[in-house]
Amino acid sequence: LKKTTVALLGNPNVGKTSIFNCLTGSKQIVANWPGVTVEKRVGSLKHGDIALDIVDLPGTYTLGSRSIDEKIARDFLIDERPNVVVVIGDAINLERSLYLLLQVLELRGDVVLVVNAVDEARKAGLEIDKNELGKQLGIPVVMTSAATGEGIEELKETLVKSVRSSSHIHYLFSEEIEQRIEALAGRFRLVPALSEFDSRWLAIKSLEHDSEVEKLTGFKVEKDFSSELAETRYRYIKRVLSTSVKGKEKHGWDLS
Ligand code: GDP
Ligand code: K
Ligand code: MG
Repeated sequence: LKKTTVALLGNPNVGKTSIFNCLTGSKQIVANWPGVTVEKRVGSLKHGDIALDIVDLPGTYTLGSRSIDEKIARDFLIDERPNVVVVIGDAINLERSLYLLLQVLELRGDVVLVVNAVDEARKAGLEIDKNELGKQLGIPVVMTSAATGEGIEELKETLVKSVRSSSHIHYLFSEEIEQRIEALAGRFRLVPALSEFDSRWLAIKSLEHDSEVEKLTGFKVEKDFSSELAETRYRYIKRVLSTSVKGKEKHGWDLS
């Protein structure tokens, strides 16, 4: 019987381990990831008739393969295929958190966004419209404070609901990029050795000259589209934030 696994992902210092502790209490094991001295925390959450394994992944800003922490997080998502991925964002630094979120949405569905540290956001005068965020991103959003416990029950309910009903929303790039992605993905779909990977994701990573994916596919795209892809992500994030967060002017968020 395969366990139902929930992975916690997020930038460093956003409160992943704090949320992990809120969810699992004392039911947790701390070890190292294989071959490296990066801490691995696994715990369990029982809620109603459902038992979930919760994994606290190392902090990361992207799903690239450059640093050990990025690689651990990315390999876990690809190799272990957790049932749900929770992207934990910092309410004060949502822009950076959403950048990671979009990269997860490029890879898979069944993603929940947690906007943590809402206590700090409130103090800073930020007003985050949870419903608007959820509507624009097309995924469940839960606002939490690991410091006060606010939103933790709602997060548990949301996780249980998410493992019961799977959703596969893909976030889309510009038409030109989408055409390139579709052409590459079609090509990768024909390769039996790549069948266990998401062809769309392989295509996106190829456009970014991701060296691991290039090794895997044995194929290199002529031009590196990394900056175009990053620009498209940021443009999308700015649009989302411009309607869902008020009070950002004071925090130097550039919404031009
Ligand atoms: P991680 O690096 O993502 O695992 O972050 P941690 O869980 O270690 O938290 C980083 C710091 O932020 C710690 O000092 C926490 O006590 C603090 N912190 C985490 N969540 C919250 C929150 O919701 N509100 C406030 N005010 N502080 C928080
Ligand atoms: K913090
Ligand atoms: Mg941590």
